[in-house]
Amino acid sequence: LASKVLNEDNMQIPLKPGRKYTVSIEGNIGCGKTTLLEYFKASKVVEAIKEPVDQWTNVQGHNALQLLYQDPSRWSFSFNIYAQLTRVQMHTRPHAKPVKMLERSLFSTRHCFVENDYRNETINGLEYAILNEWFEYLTAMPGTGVDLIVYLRADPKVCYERIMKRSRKEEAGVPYKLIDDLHNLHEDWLVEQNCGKLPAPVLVLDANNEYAQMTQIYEEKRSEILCGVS
Ligand code: DGT
Repeated sequence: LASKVLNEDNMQIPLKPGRKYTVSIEGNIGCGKTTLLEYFKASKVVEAIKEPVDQWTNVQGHNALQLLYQDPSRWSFSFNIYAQLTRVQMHTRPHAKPVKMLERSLFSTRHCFVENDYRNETINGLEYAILNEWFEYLTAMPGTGVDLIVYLRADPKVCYERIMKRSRKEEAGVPYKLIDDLHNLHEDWLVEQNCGKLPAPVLVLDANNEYAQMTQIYEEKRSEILCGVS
């Protein structure tokens, strides 16, 4: 019998010796995804692939992230379609180590950001349809699946405080409403499971804590986060 890892939702990931795993780290802006990736980067079994914010702030000389926040109705479609491209690049990068850890995925672009933009009318019906057709096409391709989703679940107020504290210049004008809306969309997608079948089991971690406590949680959950690879 293959050994199993049970996560908090009591879902199971089959363990096979030598198998390679892809783990997607999800959660609101400011929930601590980068910190988790930095923490596990030190492990020799983990390849951590951070979200390419640098790439988004310099698309052949254009700061797409800044434009997105300056004028969302004009730039959300461009930003999301570019984010989708950079996410496919992350998903399809060949495994260099047994566990490939991704900061977000094609799935969060679709279920959180694109959904939010459509509900707020910063993308229109045609743009939404185009992004969704791309999403369906790309996620049906080999190499874009994930084996586990780690959801860093934090109170939107905590996320907002962290965003203000780190003061990334592009995010200076991020309204609290965006963080609250994105929180609800993550909850809808990963906890309520209202967006259809999830691509993988979800491990929910309480991300409201400060760094020292978070690293303790990472250690306690290490085996589950790494799909049993050690
Ligand atoms: P962390 O480490 O948990 O604090 O996470 P961040 O804030 O470094 O990373 P993330 O993914 O929450 O967001 C980086 C910025 O890019 C943030 O202003 C939101 C934006 N963003 C990320 N992914 C997407 C996307 O797929 N679509 C749109 N419209 N914006 C996105």
